[in-house]
Amino acid sequence: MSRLIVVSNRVTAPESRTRGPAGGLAVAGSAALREYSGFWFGWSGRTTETFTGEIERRLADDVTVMTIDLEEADFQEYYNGYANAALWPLFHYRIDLTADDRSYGEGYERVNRRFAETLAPLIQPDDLVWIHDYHLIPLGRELRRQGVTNPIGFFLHIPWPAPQLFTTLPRHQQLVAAMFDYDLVGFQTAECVAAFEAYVLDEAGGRRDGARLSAFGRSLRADAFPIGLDTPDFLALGRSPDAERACDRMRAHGVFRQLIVGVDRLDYSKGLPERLLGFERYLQDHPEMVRKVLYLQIAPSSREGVEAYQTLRANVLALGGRINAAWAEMDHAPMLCVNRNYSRAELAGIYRAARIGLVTPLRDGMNLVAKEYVAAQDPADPGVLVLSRFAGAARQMTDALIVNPYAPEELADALHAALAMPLAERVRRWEAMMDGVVRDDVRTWRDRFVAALEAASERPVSERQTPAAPRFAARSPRPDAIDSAGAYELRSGPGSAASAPGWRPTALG
Ligand code: GDG
Repeated sequence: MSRLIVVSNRVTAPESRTRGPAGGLAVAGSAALREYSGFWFGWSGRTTETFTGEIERRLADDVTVMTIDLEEADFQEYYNGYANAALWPLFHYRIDLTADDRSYGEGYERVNRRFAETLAPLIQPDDLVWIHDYHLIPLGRELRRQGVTNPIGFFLHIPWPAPQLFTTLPRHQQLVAAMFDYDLVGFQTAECVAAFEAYVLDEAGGRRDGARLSAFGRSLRADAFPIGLDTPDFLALGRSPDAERACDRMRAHGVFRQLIVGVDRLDYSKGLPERLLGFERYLQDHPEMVRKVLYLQIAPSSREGVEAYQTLRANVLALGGRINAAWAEMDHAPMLCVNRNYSRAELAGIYRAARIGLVTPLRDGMNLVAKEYVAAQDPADPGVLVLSRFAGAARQMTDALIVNPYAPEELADALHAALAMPLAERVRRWEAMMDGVVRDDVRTWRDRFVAALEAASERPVSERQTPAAPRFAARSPRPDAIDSAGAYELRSGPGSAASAPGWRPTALG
């Protein structure tokens, strides 16, 4: 069996799964590698004054983890900059928050090159390479430049935006051109695949050949691979003493009250201010319920180095304060907003105690909290999931109460309907969703992706190594020449790619 090499920005070792930093990829990464030989490569989370390229290797819970440190400028330009101040907001439809700066793009290119230079010598001929998420989009191209001809797949955990938004990114075409060095590109939903395909066909002058998309003189396979939970692991966590204790504690605190819970990294994509406005609206519409509900919002801080996150934190805390100021009494507050991290076992217990799981992102690749909430429920008395239509999870979890998070009245009505829902209906909806959570778990996701990567790369090696002349539609703005290592070289002149609108022949940055 081939080794699997998983590459992501951050590597969270399995031993810290229970109380690790909050984040979906951290949860999925180690689950993807258990049962496979291979290793997980990425950033250690530490910075140094200058880049050393030294690899720290350790074995954690049978997963070999290899990490490198980044230099401080890399962290600012690549991580806080291009990845989290440009790509993250844009891919979550927040062009108003998208900040691009030449140094960010340069840092992004530099770190991807450094990852490739350090990783390439570790790759053996039979290995499959699986790269994760928006931090590392050009890594496949950089590995090809290092001479790596192995199958390389890429999975995007966040949404792929509609072309109308994506084209607002300076040098957007260069980013997509780099993706054509992958054999397989995976997205969370069919909607994201369609948005990517629309871009390739309409903006890059590419075409569909059966199951493959061709552009930039190359072809790849693009498909949807909805991520799931490590369901057995999460169910076991839910039976742990820590989970039991957290559940009892919540129930005791909410005695005679119905609990509503939200668990989200403090991120503007998660729709926290909009959710609080929905809860406020619910209290206004149903003042008789003020003493009968308790809304607990767990919101650990995230990416505090990025300004938009500091602003969001202040907004959320102010709104929470406003709601309690209006509705609390000396012995009662309708909501609690907790800006800290809990262990995953505690989260499982908290989910179980809650009658409603409130998951209302404005835009989300998948959203694992929705699945965790369902997995944690008591089958005899399950709670109700209220889920945003803009979470990838809404495509699968159609038995949730699906809402538009921008409409406070819809949130308020859904809360009302969920609290009034009879047991039989709660059980029916929960069973349907739980079937999906069990069936489409993280192993199904991993195995489907790996099988598709193996299949996608079953083509003549020559196609990867010495690309044929690009097969483009005439109006295609495209690179004029592609060198044998996969680097795009541009020649300007009338009618050439470099003179096409929207195409800037500069390095990313
Ligand atoms: C990205 C995509 C996609 C939250 N608070 C705590 C905590 N968490 C855990 C949750 C969950 C994870 O973090 C969050 O996962 P999500 O999927 O909800 O969101 P992102 O972090 O934005 O993840 C997303 C995901 O990648 C996977 O592909 O679904 O769309 O944006 O597991 O439980 N964990 C702990 N303490 C907390 O306080 N330990």
